Amino acid sequence: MNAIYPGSFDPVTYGHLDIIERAAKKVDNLIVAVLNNPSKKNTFSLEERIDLLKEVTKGFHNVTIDSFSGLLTDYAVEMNCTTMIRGLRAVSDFEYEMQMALVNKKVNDDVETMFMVSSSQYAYLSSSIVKEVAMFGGKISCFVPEVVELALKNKFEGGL
Ligand code: COD
Repeated sequence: MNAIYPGSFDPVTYGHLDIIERAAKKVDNLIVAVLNNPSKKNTFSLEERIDLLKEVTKGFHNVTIDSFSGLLTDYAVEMNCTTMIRGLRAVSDFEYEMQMALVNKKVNDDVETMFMVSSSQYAYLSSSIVKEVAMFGGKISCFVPEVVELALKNKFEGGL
């Protein structure tokens, strides 16, 4: 079975990486698909998000990094892969994830979303919280791999 792990990955954190590592053990091929949405204000450009993901997943032989724009369900058809992986951290994720999974299924009945529960040590972690800590010069090495830490430091150099 092949699967798609879609997201913003702005930037990739140890929480994402944990899902990638665990999902990759359960599927033949995992496509990590980064949303290209120019109307959304991301901290990192699409290219930067892809480069960081490629760097931190280079040890995984069955993981590829790709991007998509428009509807996820259209991308699923294009890739001939209708299994989606999503991560669940806390109850607060559930409503949004449930809505997304149901909308995607309504648009394309073949699309199935499989949820993976966050590892407890990453259950609090999100790209936004890491960016906030980085922005104020806090320590982020326990949240993101070194290459992402450096990218964040460069991005927020000089503070606010
Ligand atoms: N532990 C476990 N899981 C985690 C962690 C963590 N610490 N951090 C993040 N995750 C999970 C998230 O719960 C999510 O499942 C996934 O990793 C990606 O997270 P993000 O925040 O990088 O990405 P999102 O949630 O912003 O991605 C949303 C999409 C881009 C997938 C979505 O907006 C989309 O498909 N857009 C395309 C348009 C579309 O088709 N819309 C209709 C469907 S709503």
